[in-house]
Amino acid sequence: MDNLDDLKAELLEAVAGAGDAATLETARVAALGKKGRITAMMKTLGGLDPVARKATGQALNALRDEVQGAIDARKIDLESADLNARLATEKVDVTLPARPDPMGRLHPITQTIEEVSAIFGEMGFEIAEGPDIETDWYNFTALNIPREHPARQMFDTFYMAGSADQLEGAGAQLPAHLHGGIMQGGPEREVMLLRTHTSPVQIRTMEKQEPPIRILCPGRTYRCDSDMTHTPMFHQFEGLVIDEATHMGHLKGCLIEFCEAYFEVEDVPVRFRPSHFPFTEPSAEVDIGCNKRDGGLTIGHQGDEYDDWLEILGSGMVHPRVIEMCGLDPEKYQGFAFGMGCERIAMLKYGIPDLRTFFDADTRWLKHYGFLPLDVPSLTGGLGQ
Ligand code: 2NL
Repeated sequence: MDNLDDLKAELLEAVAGAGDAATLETARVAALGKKGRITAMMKTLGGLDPVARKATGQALNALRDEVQGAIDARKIDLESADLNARLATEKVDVTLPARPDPMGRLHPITQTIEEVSAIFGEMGFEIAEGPDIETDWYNFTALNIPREHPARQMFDTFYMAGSADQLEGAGAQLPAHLHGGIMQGGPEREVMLLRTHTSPVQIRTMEKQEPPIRILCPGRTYRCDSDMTHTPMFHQFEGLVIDEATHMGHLKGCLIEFCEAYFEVEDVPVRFRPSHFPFTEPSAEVDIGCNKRDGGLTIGHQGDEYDDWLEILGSGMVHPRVIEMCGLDPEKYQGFAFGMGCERIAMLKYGIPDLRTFFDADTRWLKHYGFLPLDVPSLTGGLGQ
């Protein structure tokens, strides 16, 4: 038995001292391989008397298991050391400036944000931005979206972890897949979510700025929805004008001007179709005339003809209760607001057929649909090719 202890110490030392996978394998073969030390001793068991055979056999099995265990553990140590060494040398510094790549392109979303900003900038709008993570108050309550409104159901809003519990704790009924029903209450000022539109930016502006207000709010928005025509994150523009005598005529003029400038067609047929949003009254969706003959899509009329309507944006006169909830006097101030999907208007203008390709990070797609960074869109220099 003494020499088994010596052997064990010797073999374990060889395993512990192995500095790489090859040396460890050599140590394994020397101990447990076909001609290994332990294997050789196993072979001598047959010549022992039954009592000695049992005791020595058990001791050898234990030794074999212990050495195998040490080998396995050492192997994991070596592998993770290896990985750490690789991670240390193969570091990528994502903060480095991009190489001056002549093939670099602006994403169509960036281009569209710049084009739309140029158009409204020319009309005297300022760009306003705000946080992607919002409170229930700014995203819903201040917009006159009543608690029983479908937009509030959890299925299309991403709530922050814990916020759903808060709603439930306050006696809220959660939607079917979470607990049934529609949200019935909650501490709106504390519940956190990912904004489902950029309207909270406008609410925040009205709270802190006296009219006249003329802002355009581009940005990321989030909805718990994912299929052919919906992605969980998408981009929106919303616009807001508040002053003492703003009326529906201003809304119409502003949005017709936008459609003509953005699609670069004169006298585009524009239709204001009555609609409903909780935050505007009256509300109208804006359609433009287009031609879908021959399976194609041409915005505006070809000659005198257009055969279909395309929905471009939603709009309306800001609901007096929204103005009031922002701390402004609805008797004194009124205005209009509008909202549109950035991907949607980019797809229409640039003939991009599939929404999901916007987020594939495919350089071939970007090369095809992207824009040269020095072609800055402007109304005088042209908006886009
Ligand atoms: C759509 C419709 C719209 C608004 C957004 C708005 C914002 C404030 C007050 C009132 Cl703070 N309204 N935004 C108004 C009408 C329509 O968006 O179809 N968006 C993609």
